[in-house]
Amino acid sequence: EEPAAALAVPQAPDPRLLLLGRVGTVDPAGLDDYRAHGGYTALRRAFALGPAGVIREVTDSGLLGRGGAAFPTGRKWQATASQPDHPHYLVCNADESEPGTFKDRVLMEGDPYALVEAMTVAAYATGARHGYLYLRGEYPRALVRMEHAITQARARGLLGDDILGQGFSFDLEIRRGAGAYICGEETALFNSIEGFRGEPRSKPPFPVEKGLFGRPTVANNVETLVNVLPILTLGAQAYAAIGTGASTGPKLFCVSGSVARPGIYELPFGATLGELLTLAGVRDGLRAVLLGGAAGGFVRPDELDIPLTFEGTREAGTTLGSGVVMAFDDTVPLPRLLLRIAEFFRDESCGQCVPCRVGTVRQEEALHRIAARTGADAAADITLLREVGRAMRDASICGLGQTAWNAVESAIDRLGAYE
Ligand code: L3W
Ligand code: SF4
Repeated sequence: EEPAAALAVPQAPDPRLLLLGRVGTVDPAGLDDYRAHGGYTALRRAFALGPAGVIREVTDSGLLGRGGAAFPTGRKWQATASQPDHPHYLVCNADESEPGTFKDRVLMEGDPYALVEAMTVAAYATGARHGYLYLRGEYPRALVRMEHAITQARARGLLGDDILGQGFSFDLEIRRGAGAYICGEETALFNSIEGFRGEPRSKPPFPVEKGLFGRPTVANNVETLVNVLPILTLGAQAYAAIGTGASTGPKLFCVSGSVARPGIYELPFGATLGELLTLAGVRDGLRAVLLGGAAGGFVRPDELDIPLTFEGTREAGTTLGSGVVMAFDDTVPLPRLLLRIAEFFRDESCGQCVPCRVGTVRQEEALHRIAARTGADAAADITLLREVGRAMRDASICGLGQTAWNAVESAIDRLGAYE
């Protein structure tokens, strides 16, 4: 694909959209166009604030990680910046593999320079001179556009030595994933970059202390990093006024399934699930909504007043995850859907630890028996599922095994899937 292919810009960005404003309105191959649309004002502000000032702004903004775990970004940056041993590394996790998640793809394809700029800001703040963009292997267009943006930025003195004449040097390279979901787990991702098998490491130590190549490392999701641009251009206070007190700023939601208008929606935190689904055109006969992807949980159609915030979904006994909202109407056979989710986890388990390696197989087997109803006792299999699920949640090394039972459990408890 030609990076510049027919991507001219028909309309002006919508100022209400802090993350998606330029997507579809800026030429993703044009650095000058990016600058004409406000690009590189955040980096200039960062240089004016200095590294500590940038971290203060990010901390005061209340920004929480958008990859699913909602860890405070300012704390992560501060912890890395304060490590005495160097080099420090920056890793952008663009391995977007959670089923139903496609927000980072849209950002990288539609506004690639924003990610280059945001990574430069993050590196400046945390003392990294080298960054890696770990990109999902199945995103060829994002690869072309990010490669082009990096090359252009380098050619124009926005990457490399002495960026904007400020004496700061930073460069970044792309590493591609090869289709393994587990390589989105940050420490498996480090192993993958280092040339080892994509298996998670035990935490602690956390990456801020010992990450890539055993060095202090900041690992952030694409959307998290892109949020840093409006934080710097608007200021932390104005940014923190968006959303709710505990979940500040805008959020991208990936809506798919039984809706008329699937796609990415940018809304301030605090909108309800029902409001989002109304925008997306929810169809009649809604049976269930999966929040947070395969690692998340189902909610019922009578729970659409759940606020889309980290705290609101937690209080409702579910999770926002990375912003997946999959709607299912009553034409979707739930047992088949649950089997598909279980199959996914069994397939993607890296096999390193027993609870997950064995548990994901046992879970799938039990769901098969229940779905087939070949004389097997569903109640006994549900009891078994609960035991296996508890073991996976309590004893797995990483998030994959710890969350592999979430969706099935919620389908049993909230949807009455097998009643
Ligand atoms: C310093 C501490 N750093 C934690 C850091 C840690 C990591 C981040 C979150 O993701 C989520 C799950 C699913 N000092 C620290 C610290 N950190 N304590 O904070 O850490 P953690 O361990 O809570 O979560 P995690 O393993 O990074 C688990 C979601 O990820 N998930 C899948 C997501 C998929 C996508 C996608 O496709 N785009 O995001 C699967 O489980 O929601 O909540 O950086 O180092 N004391
Ligand atoms: Fe691997 Fe699963 Fe253990 Fe994670 S929980 S380390 S994916 S076996």
